[in-house]
Amino acid sequence: MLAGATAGATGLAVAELVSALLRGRVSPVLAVGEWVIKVTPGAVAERAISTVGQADKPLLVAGVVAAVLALSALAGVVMLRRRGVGTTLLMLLPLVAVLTGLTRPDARPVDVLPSLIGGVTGLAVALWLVPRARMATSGSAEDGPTRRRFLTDVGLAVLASGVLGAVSRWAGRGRRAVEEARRALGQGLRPPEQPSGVDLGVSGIAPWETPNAGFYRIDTALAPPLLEPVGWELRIHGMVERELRVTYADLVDRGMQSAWITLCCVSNEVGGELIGNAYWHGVRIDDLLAEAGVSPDADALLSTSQDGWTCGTPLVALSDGRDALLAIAMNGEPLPVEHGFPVRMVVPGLYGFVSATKWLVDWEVTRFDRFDAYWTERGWAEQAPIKTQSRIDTPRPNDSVVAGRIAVGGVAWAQHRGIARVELRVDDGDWQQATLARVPSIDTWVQWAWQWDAAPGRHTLTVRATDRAGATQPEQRTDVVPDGASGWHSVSLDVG
Ligand SMILES: Nc1nc2c(c(=O)[nH]1)N[C@H]1C(S)=C(S)[C@@H](COP(=O)(O)O)O[C@H]1N2
Ligand SMILES: [Mo]
Repeated sequence: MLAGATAGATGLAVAELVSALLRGRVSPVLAVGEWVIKVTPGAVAERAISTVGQADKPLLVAGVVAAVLALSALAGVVMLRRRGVGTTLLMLLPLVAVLTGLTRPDARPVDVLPSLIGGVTGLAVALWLVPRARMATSGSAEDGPTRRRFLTDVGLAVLASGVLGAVSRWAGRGRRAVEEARRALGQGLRPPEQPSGVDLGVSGIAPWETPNAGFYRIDTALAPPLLEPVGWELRIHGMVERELRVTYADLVDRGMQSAWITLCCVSNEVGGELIGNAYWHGVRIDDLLAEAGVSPDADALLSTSQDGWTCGTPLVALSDGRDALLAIAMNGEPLPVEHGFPVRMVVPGLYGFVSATKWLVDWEVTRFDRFDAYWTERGWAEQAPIKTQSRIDTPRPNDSVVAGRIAVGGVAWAQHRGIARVELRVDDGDWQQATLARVPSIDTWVQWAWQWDAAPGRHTLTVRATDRAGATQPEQRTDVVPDGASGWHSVSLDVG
C-alpha cells in the first residue's frame, strides 16, 4: 500500500510540474475536480456547499488527491499478486485525467502531456518500489535491513514529490498572478447583449456569438506569455511626430468602444473552423495613431508581441474609420490569457496573421518595403484581406437523413464588405437563395438557412456567398498559402 501510494504521489507531483511548466490553465487534478463539479447534480452540490461552505473547492481538490493516493495504494497491493491488473489499475488514473481534460471546451493536444508524463513516472516508481515492498515483508531473517531500505526509498520518493510539488506551485505562480489580475479587472464587465435576430435558431449552425472557451486559438507560443496589466506598456514609435508610451491605465482612461467582430485565420480551409465571432471592448487604434501623428510616407504598422511575434498591418485599414481596436475584453470578460491578455489588436476585414497581435507590446509606424513580418518571412502574403467564404454546418458530411423537409444551414463571412446573398445548390441543380439572419454590421459573419425537400439517394449540397460589393465566391479551390483558401464548400450525404 505504501509503495503504491508513493508511486501515486510522485506521479501527481510530476503531472503538476509539467502542467505548471506548460502554463496550463488547469492541472490534471484541477481538471478532474472541475469535471466532478460539472457532473455533480445541482441538489447534491447545493447540500455539499451548505455543509462545508467556502471550503468546498479546497476539499474537492483534497478529495481528488486522496482518491488518487487511495487507488494507487490499492494498485500497489494488487500488483503484488497480479502485476498486469495492478499496472492497469494504476494507468487508469492518468487515463481518467486525460479524458476529463479532453471534455473541456478549451482542451488542446498538449493538455494530455502532464497526465501522460505523470502516469509514466508513477508507473516507474511503482515497478521500482512494489518488488522491494514484497522483499521487505517476506518474513525472512533479513527483514530488518530490507525493511529499513524500503522505508528509506519511500521517504526519498515522498520527499522528492514534496519538493516537486513546491517547485510546481512556484512555477505556476506567474499564471496564478495573471489570472488573479484578470479576475480583478472583470468586476465591472458584463456579458454582451446579443443583437436581436442574429441567431436563426436552427440546430447544428455554429452559435452567432462564439463563447471564449470555444474560440479557436492560433499562435506560435507553446506556453502563453504572462503579462500583468500593471507594468504593461505599449511603445509607439517609428515614423511618428511624437513617440508615445501607453500604459494599461491610460487605455482605460481614454474611454472604450465595443464592436462585434468576426476573427478568422488564414489557415482556415474551406469549411474549416478557425473562425469565431466575439464582442470586443477596447480603444480605437485610429485615435492612438492620430495622437502619435503618423508620417504621410508611412504605409504600415509593424506590431510586436511580448514573445517576439510580429505582424504588418496596412495603415489604411487602421485609419479608414472601421472599428480597428486595441482590445482589452472579449465577450464581456477581460481577454483570456490565451487570447492575448492584457491587450491585443482586432481589425475587421483582415486575417489574424496580419492584424490580430496578441500580448501586444510594441508598435512601429513604418513602410512595408522595410520589413518582413513573422509569417511573411515564411512564405505567406504581406497583405491579406479576408476572402468571402460560406460554410454548411448542418447537415454534416455523411449524415443519414430521412427524405422530406430538411433544414440546411451554416455561416457566411466577408468581414468589412458584408454578405449580400448566400445560395445553395443540390447536386447540379439551380442555385437557390438562402434566408439570412440579421447582423449588426458588415464586420461579422452571418447565419443562413435553407429548406431542402430532400429526395432519396446520395446528394451533394454546395454553398456560395456574394459580398455586398457584388463579388461571388469563385468555385476554384486554392490552398491556404499564401493568402487564404477560396472555393465552394460542399457536403455529401445519403437521404433514405
Ligand atoms: N503574439 C501573437 N499574436 C498572434 C499570433 C501569434 O502567433 N502570436 N497569431 C495570429 C493569428 S495567425 C491568428 S489567426 C490570431 C488568432 O487569434 P486567437 O488565437 O485569439 O483566435 O492571432 C494572431 N495573433
Ligand atoms: Mo492565423
